[in-house]
Amino acid sequence: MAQDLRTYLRQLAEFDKRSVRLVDKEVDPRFGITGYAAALAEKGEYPALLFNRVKGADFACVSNLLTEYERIALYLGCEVQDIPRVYGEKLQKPIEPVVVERSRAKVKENVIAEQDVDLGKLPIPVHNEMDGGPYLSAGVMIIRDPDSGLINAGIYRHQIFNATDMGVWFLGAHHGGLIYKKYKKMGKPAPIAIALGHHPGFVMGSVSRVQGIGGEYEAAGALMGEALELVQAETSDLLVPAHAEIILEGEILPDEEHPEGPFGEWPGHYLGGGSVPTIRIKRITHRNNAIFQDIVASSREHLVVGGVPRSGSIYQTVKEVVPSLKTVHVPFYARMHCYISLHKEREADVKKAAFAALNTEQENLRHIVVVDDDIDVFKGEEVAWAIGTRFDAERDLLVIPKWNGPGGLLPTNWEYSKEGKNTPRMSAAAIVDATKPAPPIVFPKRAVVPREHIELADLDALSEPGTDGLSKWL
Ligand SMILES: Cc1cc2nc3c(=O)[nH]c(=O)nc-3n(C[C@H](O)[C@H](O)[C@H](O)COP(=O)(O)O)c2cc1C
Ligand SMILES: [Mn+2]
Repeated sequence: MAQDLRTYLRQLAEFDKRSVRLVDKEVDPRFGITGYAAALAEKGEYPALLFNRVKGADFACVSNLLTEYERIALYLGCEVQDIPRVYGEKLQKPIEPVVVERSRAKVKENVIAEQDVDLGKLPIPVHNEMDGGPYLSAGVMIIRDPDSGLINAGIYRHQIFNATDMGVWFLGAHHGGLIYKKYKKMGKPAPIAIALGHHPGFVMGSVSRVQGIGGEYEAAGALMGEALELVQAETSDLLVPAHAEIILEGEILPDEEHPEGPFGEWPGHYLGGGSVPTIRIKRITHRNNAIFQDIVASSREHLVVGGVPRSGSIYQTVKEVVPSLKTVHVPFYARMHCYISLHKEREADVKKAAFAALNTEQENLRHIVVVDDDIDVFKGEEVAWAIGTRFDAERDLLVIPKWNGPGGLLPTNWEYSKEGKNTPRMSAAAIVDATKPAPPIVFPKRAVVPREHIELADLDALSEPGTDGLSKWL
C-alpha cells in the first residue's frame, strides 16, 4: 500500500500513543487550532493534533504533526543524530514517481465542481494575532515550467481572500516564483494544483533544496522510500499526488494582484507581504473523510519542517568539501543558525565547511558555528559551551558584510524608522570558529568521567528514598 498521511499517522500512534491527540470539541479556525498548539507548547508538549470539529468546516484538520525530530527519524528509519546524513544520502538517490489510474487514486474519491468551490468549507486557520486572515501553511503548490515541461513543487504561503481566491507569496529566487513570472510574461494564467495532507516525506521532499527547476517528486520518493504515485489533474496537464487528502486546482492569474499579510513567519515576527498574485481555485478533489493539513506558522512545526531539509542538503555539500565532517544541525529554535561538527585536520577546514553551508542555504543562514567532533550539535548547551571555551572573538570570528537580504523575512534585513517605515537593507553573516587549534598544537583536554565507569553505574539499582531510607540523616 502506498504511504500517505494516514499510514504515517498510524505509524506515529503505534510509535508513541501520546504523540497523536484527538480534539473532539468544536474549535474556531480563528486562533482555536493554534490556541491548542500554543497551550501545549507552554507545557513543553508537542503532540500532533487532530481536530475533528472545526467550526464551519466540512473537513477535519491535522496540525502540529512534524514538531519533533523523533517523528522525522521515524519515517527515515534512523536515529535523531543521523537525520542530516540519512536525509542527505537519500536526496542523492532520487526515486522517479509513477502515474496511476484514476480509479486507484484516493484523492479522486470526491470531486467538487467549479460552481461549488468554497474555500470557507476547509478548516483553514488564522494562526497568529495580527495575521491578515486565514492561511494555507502546509499546501504543496505544483506548477509546470513552460520551457522545460518539468513539474516543480514547493510550499508557499497562501492567504485566503474569498470563497475561490487566495494569494501566493514567492520569496527570492524560489523556482515557483520564477516559473509564475514566465507565464505572466506570456500574459497566460499559470495552471497550478495545491496538495494538502500527505506523508511527511512528500511534504519535506517538496521543500528540500533540489538544484534546478523540478525534482521535488523524486526527492519525495527518496524520502518515502518508494515511488510517489501521481494521477492526472482534472483541469490541467499537471500530475498530482494520487493519495493526497485534498487537491485544489486552479490558476495563478497573470494580471490580478491583491494586498496580502501580515503573516507571522518562521523567524517569529510579522514580515513580508505587500501585493501578491491571485490564485483562483476551479476544482477540488478529496478523499472520503479528508484530513486538511496545517503547519503551525512561526512555531516549532514551521521551523522543523523548514530546518530538517536544510540540514540534509548542507550535510551533503559540506561533506564534499570537508570529508571529516561529523554532522550539521540547523536548529528548530534558530533556523538562521547552522552548527557544524567536524574533525579538524587543517585550519582551513572550518572556513571551507562554513562557506559551503552558507552557499547551500543562501536565503536564511546568518550564523555558522563550527565545533569539534566531541561536541553534540543537537545539544544547544554543548554548542554554547564550545563557544564559551574555544572561541576568541578577536581571532575566530569572521564577519561577511552584506550577505543576507535586502529585505525578506529576517528582521535584521530591514532599516526601521520612528515613523514605522521599513526600508530593505543587507545584513551580515558570521562564522564563529569554536574549534580547538588543528594538530600538532596541544589544547587542554576536556574533563570527563572515564567511559567504562559510566557504564559500570547500575541505574536499575536506583530507588526513591522512603522516609526510612532518609531516617539516618533527617
Ligand atoms: C512551512 C513552510 C512555509 C514556507 N513558505 C514559503 C513562502 O511563503 N514563500 C516561499 O517562497 N517559500 C516558502 N517556503 C520555502 C519553500 O517552500 C522552499 O524553499 C522550497 O524549496 C522552494 O521550492 P522552489 O525553489 O522549487 O520554489 C516555506 C517552507 C516551509 C517549510
Ligand atoms: Mn524547485
